[in-house]
Amino acid sequence: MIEPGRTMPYSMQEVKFYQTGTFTVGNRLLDETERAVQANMQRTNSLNSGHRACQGCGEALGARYAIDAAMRATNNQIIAVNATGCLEVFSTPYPESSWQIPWIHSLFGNAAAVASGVAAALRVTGHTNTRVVAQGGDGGTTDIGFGCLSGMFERNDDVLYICYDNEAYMNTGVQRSSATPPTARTATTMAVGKEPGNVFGTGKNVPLIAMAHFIPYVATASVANLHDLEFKVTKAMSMHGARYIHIHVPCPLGWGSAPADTIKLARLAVETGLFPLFEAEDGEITGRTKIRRKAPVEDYLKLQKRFSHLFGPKPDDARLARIQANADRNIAKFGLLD
Ligand SMILES: Cc1ncc(C[n+]2csc(CCOP(=O)(O)OP(=O)(O)O)c2C)c(N)n1
Ligand code: SF4
Repeated sequence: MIEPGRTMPYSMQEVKFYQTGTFTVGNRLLDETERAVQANMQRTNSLNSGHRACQGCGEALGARYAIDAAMRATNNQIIAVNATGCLEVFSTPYPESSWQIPWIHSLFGNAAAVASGVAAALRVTGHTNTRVVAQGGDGGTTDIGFGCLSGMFERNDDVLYICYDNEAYMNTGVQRSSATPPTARTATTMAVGKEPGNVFGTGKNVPLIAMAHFIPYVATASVANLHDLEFKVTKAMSMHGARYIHIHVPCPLGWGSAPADTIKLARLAVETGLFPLFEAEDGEITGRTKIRRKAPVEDYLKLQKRFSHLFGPKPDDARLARIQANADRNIAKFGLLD
């Protein structure tokens, strides 16, 4: 019997095609050869269930997709080195671990150096089919691990380094990093005063700095576009030498956002121009993902408590205009709109 207001009996479930028409994963409408790694039942589940990441954690999602793609690209021949940070802490409360791959916890600041050492050991012992991936948060990458990372780039060591950028030191309670955007409030930026939050004119763009080392491959990626993320990891693993992928991963706890908004926020970061998606080879930009529908930065900022001081009865129009100008500058610089 069909209940009033329903189109089907309870025993049947209405078919819902989530994300149809996009390039996101899970799209079973695509030809099998075009499907994402995660859409394949043979995926390795490299970062398995049971870990302790917060609900809606973009970093957990990004790592799972990235490492499964790297595994598939290398016939499951991967050793991963992980800097201290949320990804390491939530996945590996000793003696347990959610990782289903050979995985080493380095120090907070030396993941790139440890990965270089692992790659050298594999080379001298003749294990040339085993590949190395290093990974860390933006603090471990853009701040404390930056010297080791630059050395790895400069020597062109055979390592793919993945930075999961949640725009602060989340594991230790949301301290500012050099990837924290202007005006965002953290535990170590001004809490009160005329202009609370992070200041303008600081920070660094590590993908561009990586390009300045003329390494074989640099890319930015986002959990908003998981198929693109997998494509870039797969491409990186088809190359040798130093490679760098910088993945934007919303953090509900540190950003003060709803766990259900993680993908929406990641997409808005891309669609506003605040997080441009591009690829570069040997120091030259070779590809960019165009913005489909440009969104104003307010749409992105309003969903996050770390920016709430910009709104309210007296919006901070001057600083909002500066953030919009930053987004527009990215759009022009990377050619993100037709
Ligand atoms: C030398 C050193 N300093 C400080 C710490 C404490 N610490 C551990 S994780 C962490 C923050 C990690 O931040 P990030 O790299 O951005 O990764 P996230 O947790 O945000 O993913 C800090 C400060 C440490 N382990 N070692
Ligand atoms: S604090 Fe942020 S990065 Fe860390 S587990 Fe929670 S959501 Fe993920």
